[in-house]
Amino acid sequence: MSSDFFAPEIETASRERIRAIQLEKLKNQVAWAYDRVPWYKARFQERGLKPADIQSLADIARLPFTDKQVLRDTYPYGLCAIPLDDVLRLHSSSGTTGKPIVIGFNQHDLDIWSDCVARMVAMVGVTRADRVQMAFGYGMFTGGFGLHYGCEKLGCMMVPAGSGNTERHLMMIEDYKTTVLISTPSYALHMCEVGEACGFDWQASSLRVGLFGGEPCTPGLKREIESRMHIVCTDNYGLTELSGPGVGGECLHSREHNHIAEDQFLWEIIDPRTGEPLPEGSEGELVLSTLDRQAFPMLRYRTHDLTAITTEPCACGRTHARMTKVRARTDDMLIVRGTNIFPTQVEDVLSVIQGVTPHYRIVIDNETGLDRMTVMVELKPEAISDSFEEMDRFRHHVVDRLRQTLLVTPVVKLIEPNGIERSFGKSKHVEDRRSKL
Ligand code: DLL
Repeated sequence: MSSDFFAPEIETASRERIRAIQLEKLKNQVAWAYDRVPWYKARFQERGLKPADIQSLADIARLPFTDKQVLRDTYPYGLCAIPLDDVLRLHSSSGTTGKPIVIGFNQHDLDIWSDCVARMVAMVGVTRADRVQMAFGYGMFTGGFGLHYGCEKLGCMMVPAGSGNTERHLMMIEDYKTTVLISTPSYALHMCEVGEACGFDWQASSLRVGLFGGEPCTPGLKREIESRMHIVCTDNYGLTELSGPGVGGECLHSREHNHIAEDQFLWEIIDPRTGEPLPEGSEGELVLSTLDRQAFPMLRYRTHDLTAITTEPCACGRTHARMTKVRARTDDMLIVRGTNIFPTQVEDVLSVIQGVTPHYRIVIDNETGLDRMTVMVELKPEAISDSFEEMDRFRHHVVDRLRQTLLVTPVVKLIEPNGIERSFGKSKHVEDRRSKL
């Protein structure tokens, strides 16, 4: 058995065995939530349901959905299923408006979380011999602590540098000979640039793997970082409501997918408009349920993330289902003059245009009464010319490429190198200035 399996008996269990584990755990998780969380009990009762009605995995469709709104309505402890004295840690995620959403963990939940992360990190060949440099912040965001404890469980040496201070990060790579970088892909790109500007030799550096997550990483961005940092970039997926990182991650055989930790999370794909289940392989909204969480059991959580799932065997030998990379959220969608647009489409177009960096901003306004979409595109130094005509031709070329994909004609503004503000966390690509009235 290859050494990159953290929990081989679980990771390679037969599909029948996985389903049996899921059903047994689901029954317990449903009863746990019903017995301990008044919000769940009330929702079950409205439907005339008792935990004993859940007799198959398909029965989950009888349960109500949860979403960010439920967590906001019950903020902060309304969904907590254990005495607060037993909660060891809180994490939160910014809501789109108002209060954040909060999740608590007891020791059992923290142990499971670390196991899931350790398993995921091992999937891309990280071992106890690795030295892992953390560039996520250690705060309410789940990325820092979640990946920290998972890597520590695997036996890695952790360098808890935290977010920001890029020059210090570069120094640490050099001095501590770190081999793995944990960050968002956008911060990794920023590190590339800062390093290149101060003569850091990426090719000679000890770094070999990037563990990126928290935001979409397009294949173009992945290729760019891989070629500039001379590392293997891997992507992992998760969300605060389901603990954070550790829900899924890629293996080295299936770079376009993330394996889901199916013994801990039950997935469904639904039609985001109707809420109806979709068959395996269809793209739709991912809905996840925890299977063994004690503090904040989460049933049928609507992630708003769009993906498609396959249970086809993977060349790595793992039997757990794989989800395609999340490129868009149902609530990321911009409607510009009646056309649906995802920011990742802009990213895809820019990634194949020579002379532009992957940094961009989309601004949408309707000052003139009509929606207007402006895309600020950052130039590489070599694309700058003294000739106005040449720059204007280039700008028209970018407009044409965007129009072909987006089906609307954006205004394109060319921005000088480094002119687009960098982010230390998740990059903010869109500013919607339209009046909501
Ligand atoms: O971003 C948890 C995380 C931290 C995952 C670090 C991986 C690494 P939230 O802040 O609650 O949690 O944001 C969750 O971010 O619903 C997705 O829309 C998006 N997201 C997270 N990871 C990925 C990814 C963390 N690998 C939301 N690819 C999710 C695409 C991602 N989108």
